Amino acid sequence: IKRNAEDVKTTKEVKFHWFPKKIADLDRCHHLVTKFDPDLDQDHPGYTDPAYRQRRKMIGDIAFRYRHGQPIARVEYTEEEIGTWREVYSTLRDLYVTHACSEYLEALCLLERHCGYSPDNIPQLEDGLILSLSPYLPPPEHIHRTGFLLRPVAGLLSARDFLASLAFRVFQCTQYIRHSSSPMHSPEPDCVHELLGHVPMLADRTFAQFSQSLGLASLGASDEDIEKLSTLYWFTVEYGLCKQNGEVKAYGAGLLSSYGELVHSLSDEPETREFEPEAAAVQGYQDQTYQPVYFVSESFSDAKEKFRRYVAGIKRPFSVRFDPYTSSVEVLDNP
Ligand code: HBI
Ligand code: FE
Repeated sequence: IKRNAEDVKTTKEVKFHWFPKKIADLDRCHHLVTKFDPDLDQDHPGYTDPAYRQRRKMIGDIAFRYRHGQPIARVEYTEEEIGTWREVYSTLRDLYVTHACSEYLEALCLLERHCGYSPDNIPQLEDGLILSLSPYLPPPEHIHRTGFLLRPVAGLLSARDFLASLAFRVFQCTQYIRHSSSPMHSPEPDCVHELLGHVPMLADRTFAQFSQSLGLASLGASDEDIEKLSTLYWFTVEYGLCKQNGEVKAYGAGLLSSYGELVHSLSDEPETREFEPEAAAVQGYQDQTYQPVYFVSESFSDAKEKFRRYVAGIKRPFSVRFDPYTSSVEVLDNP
């Protein structure tokens, strides 16, 4: 990723990276990582399918043209694409009952009732606004409004830009779907991963706070700290397990969007450890096959509290405070 020299600002002789101060600044947080995209990754199931790559590009253009505040253009998915979605959706749906955490199951139920989630329909990002708006939902369902907004992205985003958007309660979502020859696996994030893995969890209040605090900690952080925060993100938001009524359940999006790894994660095979941010931040991880190690949280509140203590130990020459009324961050120089 190339950044301009002016992107590194100096305050009190300390250099730190440019970062977004208000939600509209996320229009500048669009740096993609191309290592898993079908034009370059020879192992991508779409690598040898020019029609697929063309389609993915067309859908990606929605994201390139998008600016904060605009409605998100709808994609008219083809029968083939809906077929892929149907296959994953129905297969995973049966497994959730026993493998997904209760927060996930509750949210999925609401999304099915109000946001077009079903085996026969790929939900549109614009409809995911239930996380934020939905004034028409009667209580008690309104408690699920966490204020998270979705915005379209054309592929795998750099960790820095991806984490920065979480600080503003914005989740960057891909809209294209995986190749039909491989419905159960995608080397890069696609709408199955975002909509079935991430979106339901973002409807949970405590989980939403946890995600935002990861984002806030990343603003202007050093490259080393971004690496640690994205590893933490990996072992929680993507591959996290949690305890519920004496059982272990999945809450990570990488698990909830992959049949094989969801089964594997709750089997006797992998090692499980109690979630400790210091350890999770430096644990080596797998992006080619299943994880050999998972971290188990007592609860989301517990994970949030532990993370708060961890963040207090990260050095930055300033601190940030989010103002929810203006969706902007105040930057305070440390004394
Ligand atoms: N980009 N589009 C997209 N979706 C993700 O889930 C995602 C990303 N970029 C980085 C990322 N996730 C994480 O693995 C961390 O590096 C933050
Ligand atoms: Fe993800």
